[in-house]
Amino acid sequence: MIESRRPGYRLDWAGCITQKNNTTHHCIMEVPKRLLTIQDISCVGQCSATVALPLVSACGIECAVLPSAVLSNHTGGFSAWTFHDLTGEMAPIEAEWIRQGLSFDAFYTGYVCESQIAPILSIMEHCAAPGALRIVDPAMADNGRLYSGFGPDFPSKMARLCKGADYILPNLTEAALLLGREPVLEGYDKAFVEDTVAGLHALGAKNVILTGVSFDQAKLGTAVSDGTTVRYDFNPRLPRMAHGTGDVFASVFAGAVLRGRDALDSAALAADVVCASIEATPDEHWYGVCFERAIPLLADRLRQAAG
Ligand code: PXL
Repeated sequence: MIESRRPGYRLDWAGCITQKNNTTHHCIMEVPKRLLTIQDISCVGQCSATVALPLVSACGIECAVLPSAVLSNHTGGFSAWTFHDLTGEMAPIEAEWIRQGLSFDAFYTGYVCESQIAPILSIMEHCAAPGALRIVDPAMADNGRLYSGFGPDFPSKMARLCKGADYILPNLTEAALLLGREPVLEGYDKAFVEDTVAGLHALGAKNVILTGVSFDQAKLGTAVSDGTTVRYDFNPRLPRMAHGTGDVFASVFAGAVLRGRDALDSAALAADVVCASIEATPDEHWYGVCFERAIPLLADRLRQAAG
């Protein structure tokens, strides 16, 4: 069931609380939680906003979108792409939202560029509903390297978004770059991971969800820290890596957290959806994962949890 806006109450599938008195049932339908995702629209490529919209919606959470840029396709493996920067739209859109009194229960940021950090911080400050969550996926790097188009000083700018975030979701490469360190992708131990996590908290993030952690060739997982305790979730390592899995992970994580799930539980669900998406992707489909095929599994898992 989905956590209600009223502490201690839960919503049924239709967003209702049913209250009983002696003879009657009284049904109150609640306004759904509204999340704003801020990331690009890659027209083709199964990443960023085209992943967040369906997956956050599948979690029963309204997903509004502020596109940071429009690209013909993503930059991870295609030979070329068009890129239309939408930074200039951000301040006028923010002003209009403020004028209309529109606010959000959560913000989930992904692939954005340097000029957008300040406008995004302003939107998070001025368009937040009470208690709004900030979920930051510092989508900028993988496998030891920054994505094409980001300069070496971008990670220090991204660190500004991580400061004050309720949840950050870096992979091991992004975590190292945020801390100004060389990425280490293998041969590390728990002490290394927990030192990295501590460094990320020191940037000002409340909860750290570090992905791509592995202490054993056969398993790949996530370290989830609230600043006091580090907990781990592992799945069997699949024989292939795929583009867009970070976006699938972050979208399901955001949807699950907004439903009221605990961070480890949300990370475990997100990892299961990532694994199912990879398993459902034929080898010749090289540019993304077929996450669409895992949506029924996500829906089933959310329904099972409803009891
Ligand atoms: O999945 C991350 C991502 C998002 N958006 C764009 C990208 C990438 C990774 O390459 O290129 C445009």
